[in-house]
Formats: sequence, C-alpha cells, structure tokens
Amino acid sequence: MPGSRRIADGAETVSAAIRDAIRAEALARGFDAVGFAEAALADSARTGLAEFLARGYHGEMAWMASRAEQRGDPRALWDEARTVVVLGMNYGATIGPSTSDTGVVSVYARGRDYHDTVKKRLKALARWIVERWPSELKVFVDTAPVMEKPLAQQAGIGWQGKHTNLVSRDFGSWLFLGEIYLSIALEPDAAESDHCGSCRACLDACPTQAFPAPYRLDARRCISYLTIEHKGVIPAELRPLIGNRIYGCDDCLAACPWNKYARATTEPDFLPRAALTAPRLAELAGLDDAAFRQLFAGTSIKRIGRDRFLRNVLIAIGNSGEPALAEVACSLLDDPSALVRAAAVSAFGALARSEAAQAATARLRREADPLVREEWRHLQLTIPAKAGTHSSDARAVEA
Ligand code: B12
Ligand code: SF4
Ligand code: SF4
Repeated sequence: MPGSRRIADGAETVSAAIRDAIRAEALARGFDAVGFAEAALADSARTGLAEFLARGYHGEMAWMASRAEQRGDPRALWDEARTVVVLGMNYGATIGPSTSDTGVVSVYARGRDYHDTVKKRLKALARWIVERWPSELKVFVDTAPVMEKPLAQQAGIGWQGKHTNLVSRDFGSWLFLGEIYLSIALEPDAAESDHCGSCRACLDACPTQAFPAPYRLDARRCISYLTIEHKGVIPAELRPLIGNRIYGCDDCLAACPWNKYARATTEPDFLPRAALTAPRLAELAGLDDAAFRQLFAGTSIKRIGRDRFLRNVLIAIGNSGEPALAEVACSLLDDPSALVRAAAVSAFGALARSEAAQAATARLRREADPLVREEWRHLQLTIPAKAGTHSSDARAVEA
C-alpha cells in the first residue's frame, strides 16, 4: 500500500517504544490524555451512528449524514490510516451560579476557540512524529467526519457515558478530543470499560429531556444543538426550557459524579474571559455585527454569527421574568434580521403579554417575513389583547 509502512510488524518492543515516546512528548506539549487505537471502529459505533441518523436525531446537521460512511470507518476517510493517536485536553472549570439578567455561556466556549488551540498542538506533535518515524499522517479535531468518542474509548482514554460524551477517570466530563491518524501500525491500548453502573444523574439533569434512552441523544431537543447548530427559529415549546443558556449547555456533563476527579485547567487559552462568565443580557442584545465580531474574536461563539447569537439572547430575555428587559426586546422588533425580529416578538410577548398582543395587528400590517408574522399571529392566538388598555409599551411598538 503506497505510503504505508508497517514498521511494527512482529516488533512489539519497537512499537511500545514509539508509543511511549509519543505519549511522553504529547504530555510534555500540554495534552492531558493520550491513547492509541487501531484505525477501525467497533461495529457498535457504526450501528449507533446508523440508528442516530435513521431516527433523524441529527436534525439539520446534514453534514453528519452526507459523510456517514467515512465517519463510521477511519479507513473510508483515509485508506492508509492504521493507527489513531487520540489526544485529550482538559478544560475543567468551576461553574458558578448565575442571575436571571445574565446569560450562561457553556464552559467549553468561555475561552479561546478550542479548535484552534487543539489543532495547533496536534500539528506540532505530528511534525515531531514524522521527523522521527516515517509515516503519512492527518490531524483532526471536531469538524472532520470522525467518531471521536468511540475512538477515544477504544484508545482507553475514557468511556462514553449515558450522556454520550466521553468520561475520564482523571478529568470527568471535561476533555476536548483530537486525533492524529498515522499510516504506521502501532499496538493499540486496551479499551476503557463503562463505569456508569446504575447512575442516571446526567439523564435526570437534562432540562429538555433530550435523552430518549441512556447512551442515546436526540440532538433536536438538546440546548447545545438548539443554540449553536440550529439556524432557524427555536421551537416554541422548547424556549422556556432553555432558561438563560445562550451558547451550549453543560447540565448533563456537570451532573456526573466522576467530576469529583476533575481539576481546573491550567491551559491559558481555555481560561474564561471575564466578558463571558456572566454577560449581561441587556448589553449583549445591543451588539451590532461589528461589536459582536469584536467581542467574540478568537472564540467559538463567533462561528454562529450575530443574528443567531441574538436569537439566543432574546430567548434568555424572554425567560428572565424581568419586566425591565421587555424594553430591550421591544428595541429589537425592527432589527434587520428576521430571525432576531422573530425572537424579539417571542421575548416581548413573554415579558409584556398584553402590550405585545395589542401591538400585533399593527405590526402584522407591515411585517413581510413569514416567520416573524407567524410569531405575531401566535401571540394573537395565545394572548387575547385587552380592548382599550393601551400602555406606553404598546404604543411604542405600534408606532
Ligand atoms: C454532532 C456533535 C454534537 C451534536 C450531537 C451530540 C451527540 N451526542 O452526538 C450536539 C450539537 C448536540 C453536540 C453537543 C455537545 N458537544 Co458535540 N460533537 C459532535 C461531533 C461533531 C460528532 C458526534 C457524533 O458523532 N455524534 C453521532 C452519535 C451517533 O455518536 P455518539 O454520540 O458517539 O453516539 C453513540 C451512542 O449513541 C452509542 N449507542 C447507541 N446506542 C447505545 C446503547 C448502548 C448500551 C451503548 C453503550 C451505546 C449506544 O452509539 C453511538 C456511537 O458510538 C463531535 C466531534 C466528532 N467529530 O466526534 C463533537 C463532540 C462530541 N462534542 C463535544 C462537546 C464538548 C459537546 C458539548 C459538551 C458542548 C456544550 N457544552 O454545549 C455538548 C454535549 C451534549 C451531549 N450530551 O452530547 C466534544 C465531546 C468531548 C468528550 N469529552 O466527549 C466532541 C468530541 C468535540 C471535541 N473534539 O472535543 N455535539
Ligand atoms: S447538553 Fe444540556 S440539553 Fe443537551 S443533553 Fe446535555 S443537559 Fe440536555
Ligand atoms: S452522570 Fe452517571 S450515568 Fe451519566 S455519564 Fe456520569 S456516571 Fe454515567
């Protein structure tokens, strides 16, 4: 096979020495967990993926279905792959309480975009490897069609818990994963076994009941999916369950008892930015495109763009129960983005019910976007306007 060099055939000692050297170098370069797997997935991973897709649990993530064959088989992605080096980086942090007028950004997104940090480290380690042992290689983190969690379990780094993420005995739920595919065959590590036992803390902690069964996630109900991947209007029945989570969700991860072994990350890139620990909803709602890009430069939040982010902020405003924030929602009813306008209607309706319902008729006369019109109509149906009681809020929105 071109480019493939089976240097470890019948030479277990050499293979072990190479693995030990790579492991030591990876740890020295700031990775926290390292394991080796054969470049082949267990049948259970492939069938789990097929079931996930067949049930439509991936929602709008069409990219998951379109490269399913490569996702389910490392060699279908790259036929020279023989070994997968799986690497983990600890991003553990303390999760403090939040107030209703602030938003919660999930822990993984509070620092620098992990894709950049992990990829840079993977590439540097990969260069170090090829300088010593002739191998073709490829590096991946998150975005490629790779099943990172089952590979990490096969490499012994942890096990897929009932919340479907990888749990580590040393770092709990808080590891980012990345991989180096090598064309040389090295002895794999022993796979980790499942240590969930009868625990179901993560399943019970989920605010949207996104787990149809243990080890199975319906992404369409997951707040992480809804606030990050989902591009359109968030279904009305799920909005109240989102609370003040404005980017991702950590509830199932945080509930895991194995987090007692977790430790705070010391990686400077993953330390939380002050602006992202308890951002005030009213301030976030005032971001225009340029201010959004400036505030979130270098973070993963910038990937979703200002409009989708403001949609999330408005859902949190609608859930805040803070009448003072009704004005903030009201100020976005004329936003150029239909997605933002639709979320503003929903938030305004949640905080100032009768004023919003009274404004609906006038607003419907000039709103052309079907999604925003639907939000106004929904308000009219669910909150009958009280005749003759125009408040100042209602006059402002009708204007
Ligand atoms: C798509 C995706 C999402 C989707 C779907 C999540 C999901 N669980 O599939 C959404 C947007 C919801 C999401 C959310 C999050 N994600 Co994400 N996501 C991915 C991505 C790109 C692909 C995952 C995938 O292949 N899913 C498809 C399903 C079929 O695979 P699976 O989860 O392994 O499902 C298995 C089980 O269902 C099992 N199974 C089925 N039936 C049964 C029955 C039994 C008995 C058993 C044992 C197993 C079993 O078979 C399947 C195959 O193994 C990976 C990166 C990557 N390329 O792998 C990151 C990744 C999984 N995400 C990650 C993170 C950090 C998150 C969030 C924590 C972010 C946040 N704070 O908001 C949340 C966690 C939500 C959760 N509980 O999973 C990390 C997880 C790191 C870790 N320690 O595991 C990854 C690995 C990215 C990275 N490189 O670090 N994510
Ligand atoms: S990330 Fe949040 S919404 Fe998604 S499954 Fe976990 S607890 Fe549920
Ligand atoms: S909370 Fe319990 S069931 Fe969920 S992953 Fe952790 S140990 Fe497993």
